[in-house]
Amino acid sequence: MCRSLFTALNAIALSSLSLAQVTVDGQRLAGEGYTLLSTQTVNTQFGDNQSELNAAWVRVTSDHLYVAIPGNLESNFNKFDLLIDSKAGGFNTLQANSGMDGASALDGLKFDSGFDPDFLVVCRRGSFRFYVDFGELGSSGSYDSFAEVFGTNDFGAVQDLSGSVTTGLDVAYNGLNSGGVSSGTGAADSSAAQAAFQGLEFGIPLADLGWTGGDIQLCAMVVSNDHSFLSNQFLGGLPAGTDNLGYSRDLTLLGGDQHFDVPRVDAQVTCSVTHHSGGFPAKLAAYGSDSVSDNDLSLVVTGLPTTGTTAYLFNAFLAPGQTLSTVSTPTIAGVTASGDVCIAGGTFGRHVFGSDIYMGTDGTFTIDVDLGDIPSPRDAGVGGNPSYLYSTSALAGETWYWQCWFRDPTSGTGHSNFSEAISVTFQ
Ligand SMILES: [Ca+2]
Ligand SMILES: [Ca+2]
Ligand SMILES: [Ca+2]
Repeated sequence: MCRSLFTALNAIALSSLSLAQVTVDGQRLAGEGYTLLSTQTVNTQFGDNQSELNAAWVRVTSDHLYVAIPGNLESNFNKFDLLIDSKAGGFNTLQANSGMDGASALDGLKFDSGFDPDFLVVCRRGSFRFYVDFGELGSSGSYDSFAEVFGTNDFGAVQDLSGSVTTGLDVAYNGLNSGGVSSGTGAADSSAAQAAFQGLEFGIPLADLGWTGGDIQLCAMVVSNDHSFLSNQFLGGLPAGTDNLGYSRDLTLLGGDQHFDVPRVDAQVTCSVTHHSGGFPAKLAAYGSDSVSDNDLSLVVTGLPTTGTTAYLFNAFLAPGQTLSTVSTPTIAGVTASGDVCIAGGTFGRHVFGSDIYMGTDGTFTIDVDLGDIPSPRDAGVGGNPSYLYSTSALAGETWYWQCWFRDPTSGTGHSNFSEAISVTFQ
């Protein structure tokens, strides 16, 4: 009785907490959980407040890549291109589908090493019209074209565009930016670029990007209406002093990287991870923010068996004096597991509530952790807390550990294994 009352009260208290949510409306607003990942370095030669890319703000949630790029897109059908490297393979030297809004005029564009984009979003704007294309790169890549997505307006927002490639693309453009960078080729005012908040905003389903939990890298640029002539507005930015790139096609000749990473916020814990019956290991990564006050942490498990399995995510916390340790191939219910527990030594908590349990064939699941309600026994009976307390808050300065345990029925009845192990140190 006491416990259920406490649980009910706790649920009420927690439901009043709202996790940051993105609204794809063409504005990068505080409270949307965005992280600044790239700031413009050079003023625009395509027109101040006409064609400028001030900064890139990104958020990865359990199912979407959100990107906000405050700036402007001129209503002369100049193209805004967002290139996305979200999976293995891709095109370090660009090869676009010739049907995708003339993007093949960019073919031969060589990116900096390490950037091999797989997908392209193209936006263009004319008077009272706004068009979006989304597709996979390559001469035979497929793509979707969405015409006049804001009706007879060239500003607006649209959700869940779907076609043959995307299952639910969100796009918005707010053209009211009058701040940010100035005209010319001089060094951009970085604080002005970071203060700009109106412009392009996208919500892209991770499932549409072939993403399996690895790193994501992005490049944004503005080019001419036939995709042939390149401006000097790139993110990652070009060196100060750079004029429009024009018809040049080799970004390796220019300083800095004209792409940027969407970083994970975790560190890998040393752990010998074995292949399960599917022939590959299970992976674990954390995205979002390591700031407690942001309360924005997504834990993504990928590479699980797809044969129908059950998986649980465990957290661990080490009290002062405790040391991280490994338990090799533990025996669970009489069956020896194939992998190691690499986050032993402290208190375990199990994310077991509702949809937190994975029972499926997708090979992946995500848990959005509420940092004010981490399932953990560490506070039970401490400082007047009830002995059954199974919830705690992460505090700045603390390091938490996570690892996934999963069943691997193809290996035999009762067999199981473990994913990679990670830690997140909170700020
Ligand atoms: Ca927004
Ligand atoms: Ca790639
Ligand atoms: Ca400006």
